[in-house]
Amino acid sequence: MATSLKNLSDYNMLLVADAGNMKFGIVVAEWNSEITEALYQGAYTTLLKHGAKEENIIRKYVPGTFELTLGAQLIAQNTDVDAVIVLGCVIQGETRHFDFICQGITQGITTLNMDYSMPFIFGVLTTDNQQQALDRAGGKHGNKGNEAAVTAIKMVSLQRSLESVE
Ligand code: DLZ
Repeated sequence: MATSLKNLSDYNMLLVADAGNMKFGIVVAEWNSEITEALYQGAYTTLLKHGAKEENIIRKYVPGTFELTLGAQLIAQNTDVDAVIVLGCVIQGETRHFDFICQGITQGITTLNMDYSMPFIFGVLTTDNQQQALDRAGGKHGNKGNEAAVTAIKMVSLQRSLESVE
């Protein structure tokens, strides 16, 4: 997976379980939609590549990254997905808005993981500028959507392996 510099799409396929019997929710922020749609395509195609069925992938939109937490919670409450991936892109501006949005989504997703005891995967780019985001949404550093999808499959697999231990 992504470690030192750094292609977010690099991973060992052999370590990723078959996702054929897994269900996923994907919540996409509309802010910076050029980026977030590319993240979605990365996540979606990666899930399919590992066996997930189209009908088992639910996509929903929210206005901005700040709303991803509630969007993810609503999917968890109202569907039977095994994991939820949130996809957003926050680009540093002239004010401290960036910090508050990043803090909100990080805290929100961490809380959901604990409260629901199921995987909520953080697929949010937090960059200084548009180019850094493009580089990580299918550009020279890969696609964070791919990474988020692989992480989702791995976490569902982990959860199932532990829940089957009595
Ligand atoms: C307001 C705002 C700003 C300034 N920047 C971004 C951004 O870079 N990325 C993003 O996803 N959303 C941004 N937003 C919108 C907030 O996430 C949120 O939608 C609004 O503050 C309304 O709650």
